[in-house]
Amino acid sequence: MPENGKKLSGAEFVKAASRRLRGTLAEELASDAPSFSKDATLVLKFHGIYQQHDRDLRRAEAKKEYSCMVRVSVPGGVLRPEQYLALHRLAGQVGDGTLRITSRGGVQYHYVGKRSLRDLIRAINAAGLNTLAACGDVVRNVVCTAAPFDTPGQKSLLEWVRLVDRSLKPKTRAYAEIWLDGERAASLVDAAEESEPLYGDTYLPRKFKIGFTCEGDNTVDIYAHDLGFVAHIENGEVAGFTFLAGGGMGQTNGDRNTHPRLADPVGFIPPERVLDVARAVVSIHRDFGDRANRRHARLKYVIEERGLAWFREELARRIGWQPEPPRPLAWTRHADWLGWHAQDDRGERWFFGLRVVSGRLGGALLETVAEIVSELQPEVRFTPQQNLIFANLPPEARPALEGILRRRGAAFPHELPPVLRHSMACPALPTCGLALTDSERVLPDIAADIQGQADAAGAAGEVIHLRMTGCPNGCARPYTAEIGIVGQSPRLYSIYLGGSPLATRLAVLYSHNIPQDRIGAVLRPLLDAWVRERRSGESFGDFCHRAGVDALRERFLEVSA
Ligand code: SRM
Ligand code: SF4
Repeated sequence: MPENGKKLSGAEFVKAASRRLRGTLAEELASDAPSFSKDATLVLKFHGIYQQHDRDLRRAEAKKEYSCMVRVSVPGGVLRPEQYLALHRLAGQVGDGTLRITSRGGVQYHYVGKRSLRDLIRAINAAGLNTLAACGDVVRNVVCTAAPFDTPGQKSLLEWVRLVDRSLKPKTRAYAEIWLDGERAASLVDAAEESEPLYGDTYLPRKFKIGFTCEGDNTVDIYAHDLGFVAHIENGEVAGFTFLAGGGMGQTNGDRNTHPRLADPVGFIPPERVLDVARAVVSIHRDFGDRANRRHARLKYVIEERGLAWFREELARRIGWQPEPPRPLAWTRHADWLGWHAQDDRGERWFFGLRVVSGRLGGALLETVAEIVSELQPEVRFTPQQNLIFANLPPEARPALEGILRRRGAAFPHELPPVLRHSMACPALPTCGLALTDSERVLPDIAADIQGQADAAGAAGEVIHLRMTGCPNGCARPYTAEIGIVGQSPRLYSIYLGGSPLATRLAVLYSHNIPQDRIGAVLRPLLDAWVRERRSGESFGDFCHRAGVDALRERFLEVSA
């Protein structure tokens, strides 16, 4: 099967031979081998499981200690209290005892032993959740703004999220056969549906990400998605969606064909057309995505190389009608939804956003959240900033929630230094097999370093958005942040600057190979210049953009590096 004369990537053959994602998983699960074979690990991803090894241990003892990361899909990030508590209990039974909220509002277990996988996945399914398509070359967990406002428009967004999420899941029964009970699975899925009408035998060339939000609220980073839907609310209801396509963050060192890209606004559609459009856009990725070079296999490259006009035409041909031109998008909020917010005008229901640094819920914080959820039974929402919201609380619950936080010593969002409050980091070492250096583990130090420099520059209390990753793949979306720190090799980082606080602009590379302990010092002259030269209310990212990252580099890099 040549791809434009190029050799297909090995993954294409494994998918094709997997018999709709079965591969050798059942046999390998039954065997005593400590790990899965190479082909099985690829198939496993479609089931939401990554085989990993502890990279600290490997360095220290020159051997690989295998375990798995299990990712749970949480469409829109929303959980009922009993679902959250089920996930919490499982964290005490498998893995390293933590729950890791992801940058797409999902949740991960790390260090799960091969023998625990089946029980874990059964228990996750018993809680009404699943791991199918949380990873792999398919549509991933669908993201939504986490703000749980009670307007009909905002509430109905979740219905679209769930519809799209459910409709675009693979139809294979393999998941249920392997992890649950084959007979029950057969009764759940019509056999005829196993034909995978959307995905076919080889699924997509690569992952595909969909996000939803309301106009004004870009907390989901809509421009970073393969496909984004922005709801226009009129008279409290969703009047329609502007949809965008072709965003993505990933880039690979040494491959000039890869780079982060913001999605382009494509058209405006009535709400009932969302699923048609989503299916058609995914099918364009399926048919035109690069199946030879996986690093170049995202929809963003198809759109960039064939052009937006071509994409619009191809889409119209597939759906059989022409969407209206996109509506202008105005972004106003960069609230992180932390602290207390009224859900309605009457103040009858409230939500509280809790800061979870790098999304890692462990130790005392994990227990604090469990106590709040058990006592007050809130809806729980994971946010795309890796935080957690307790929603649907009556006003009487406010003192009780605050009491639990105080008694257990958990930080209120307003008590946190702003850089730490507005930061994100990917897991990186020791679990991520692609990490070039640390991210989550060093984030608190780096945030404190930058905060110290900002304070000394006279910018104490100012919001600065910092995002950090352990390699250029961009899992914490560093390229849309005001400061993006991207790992390149052990303890050496690239610094990107000039993204907007509204995440509507790409940051630009400022400098390469900055040692971890020099990051704050390198930023200091820029922070000084910002405080000295900023326009009224201008954010650090907007200042860097206006001044020009290249010009700032000429002025300051020699001095600070
Ligand atoms: Fe990611 C691969 C973690 C969101 C771009 N990502 C990985 C893997 C699975 C490493 C691997 O392939 O072996 C990481 C597992 C690390 C670990 O130990 O847990 C990993 N990605 C994550 C999470 C957990 C980061 C986080 O801080 O929360 C996020 C899980 C989200 C979820 O629930 O599904 C996560 N990854 C993202 C995002 C952000 C987003 O989607 O909003 C991106 C950038 C957007 C995009 O897709 O372009 C992202 N991850 C990547 C890439 C680069 C893809 C590319 O186009 O080149 C890789 C590399 C790959 O797939 O081979 C990757
Ligand atoms: Fe791993 Fe790189 Fe993603 Fe971080 S950005 S989790 S290091 S793949």
